[in-house]
Amino acid sequence: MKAIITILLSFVSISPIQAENGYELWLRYHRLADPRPLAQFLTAPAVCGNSPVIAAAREELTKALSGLTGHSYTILSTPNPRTSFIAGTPASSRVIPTLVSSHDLAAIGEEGFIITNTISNGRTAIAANTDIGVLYGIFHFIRLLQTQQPLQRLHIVSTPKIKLRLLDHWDNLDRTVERGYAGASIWNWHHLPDVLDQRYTDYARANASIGINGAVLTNVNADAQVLTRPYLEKVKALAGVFRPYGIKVYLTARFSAPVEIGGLRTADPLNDTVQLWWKEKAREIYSLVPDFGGFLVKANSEGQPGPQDYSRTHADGANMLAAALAPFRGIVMWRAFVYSQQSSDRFKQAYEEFTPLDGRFSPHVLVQVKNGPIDFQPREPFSPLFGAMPHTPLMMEFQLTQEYTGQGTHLLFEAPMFREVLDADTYSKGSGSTIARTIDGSLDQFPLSGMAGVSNIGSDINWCGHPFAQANWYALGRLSWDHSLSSAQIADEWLRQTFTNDPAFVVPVKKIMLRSHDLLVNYMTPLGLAHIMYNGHHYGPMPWGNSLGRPDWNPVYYHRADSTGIGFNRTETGSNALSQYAPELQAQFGNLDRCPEEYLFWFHHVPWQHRMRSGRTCWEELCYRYYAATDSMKAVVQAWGELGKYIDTERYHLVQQLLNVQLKEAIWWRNACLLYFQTFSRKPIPGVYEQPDHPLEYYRQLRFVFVPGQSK
Ligand code: GCV
Repeated sequence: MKAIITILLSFVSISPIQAENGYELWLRYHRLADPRPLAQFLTAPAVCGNSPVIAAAREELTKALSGLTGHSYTILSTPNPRTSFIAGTPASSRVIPTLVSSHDLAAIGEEGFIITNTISNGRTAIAANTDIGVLYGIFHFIRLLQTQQPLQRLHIVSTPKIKLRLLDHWDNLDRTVERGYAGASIWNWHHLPDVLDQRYTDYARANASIGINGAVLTNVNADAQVLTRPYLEKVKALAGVFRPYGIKVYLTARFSAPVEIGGLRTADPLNDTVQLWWKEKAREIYSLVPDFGGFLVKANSEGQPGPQDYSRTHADGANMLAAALAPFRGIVMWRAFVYSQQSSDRFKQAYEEFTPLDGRFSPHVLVQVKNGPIDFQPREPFSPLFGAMPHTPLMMEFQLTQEYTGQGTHLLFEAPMFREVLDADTYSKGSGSTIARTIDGSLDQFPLSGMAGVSNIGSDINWCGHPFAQANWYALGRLSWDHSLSSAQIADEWLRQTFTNDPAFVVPVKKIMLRSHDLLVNYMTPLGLAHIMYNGHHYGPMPWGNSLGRPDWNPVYYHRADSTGIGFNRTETGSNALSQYAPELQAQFGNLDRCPEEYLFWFHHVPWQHRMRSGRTCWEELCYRYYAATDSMKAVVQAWGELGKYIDTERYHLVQQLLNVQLKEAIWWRNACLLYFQTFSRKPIPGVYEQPDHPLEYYRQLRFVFVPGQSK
């Protein structure tokens, strides 16, 4: 009997049937298949120093080593003669300078780290100039263990390419999350500051493990209440949890706060009393949170108040706030997401408003620009602001939460989408002036640089709703640390840490992830279509939408389909938005035959009969793209169907169900869009394709009222 129980128990412990809820994220320290080779690298491990950051590092390493090897480890605070692993700074340990080169130490700055065992054979050192560098190094070392990388002859010298690596939460004080698809906000304002949920620590651990060093806690559609004393006490409590992990807190500043909570009559940035109010507010914040990061501001955009309400400029507004924060070394991130009613083309507006202000922002201001000129569409050409403001540090805003890209149910790995933008050449200083080099400050020699991702985190047990959405949080962190990482490397790391090292799982799933962006673009908005989703909640297709007061809130504004063709003419003969790009790009994008087909309808009104590179007509190509994508989606569902034996049942089944929803929705997109565009092309959907199972009218009358994440 005992033998049977033992057999059963051992079966249970190795069986992938065990449920997992995804809470551990990529910090999943389950026993490796064969941890024995690690032992020699981990004898009497020591992490030197005694700060809260080092305590966090020690705790993490204990957890990781014990989990991954199945043995319990105690991490020493000073090395002994048997020690084969030591982490610290020259200040915390005299051994460190003997194990790493001074040249490497000089190169890594304040946050970087070195992992090496090439200098002292037999001893692995993690060295940094600061404790936070040590913590980053330890997380990197843990990643090497989790992903089973060789540990012999290690020599890694790593330093972040970008200074501010942030998550922007669009979380409201009532715990709703604008464009959030993973449950309520993780910030439980009602319980704070007295209740410190373990999630806050785990959030900080996850961020530190990928190099994220700041969190904007509140929605850019801001509530001034967060700047009142009771809320600042809550912010202080969160900052206290995050500090040992190197994460600063930032808040969104509502421009009208001096009026709304300060009792002033005006929020005019050039008014002395207003300036004084912000200075005092800054002093109050820093008295509670001495390392407060600064403000993120959405002003004069989508109804938010701003300096233009007083006939002042964005620079006037940003500089006023920067002056209040500067004595404490805080910064202002001023968003360039603006589109007033005036311009002939929404595409052009941010550029029109911001380029005249180039060089007029204080050195403590970064202008935060969304990756594309419109609004986080499945694929956009890069925003022409990048490369057009050489005297102003621009930071990148990506959107992790999938507002326009399948919301809570579609598997989309965003790294390829981010890479596409980072690798794009603006030609601002000749060929090779990539966006990566623009935002890391190296092209124009800016000391400040930043990359932010609009968070996809909520209080769902697995943090992000869709198990694969975690990969986008991961990708943002890894790319903001090192924007030269390939999407494949990021996917590989994430899969191994999050699921398994088994290549039978990693290889096919990596393929699915790497293709997911192209696939989603092609079943939603192929060939440069954009913004053809439902009004308001943005869930599902509504290319016929034409009921809103502002033309540029309506899908028909973007696709411009008519009996002659489809697409928005942004060449010289149209809105000429193309003129905002460098001449090299104008020549390429402006020429119907040279324009990358991915961007075709962004720049051209293309005749239905136009011959595409495939030899198909424009209409046939549109049909082909939609059908090829839904076919590929079927193949994804099938491929996932084979993988059940490699991972736990709970996550496996959740993904399987979500993939089926994604397939259903991909077909919905395809049918609704093709039937609608057919009313203009007046051509049949080629007979080789399975025909839509409902008429257009069916799709037009679908209504969804309670979609999550709607703005208020
Ligand atoms: C936070 C889009 C979204 C809004 C969002 C806005 C922004 O318009 O739909 O929900 O508001 O972008 O980025 O400010």
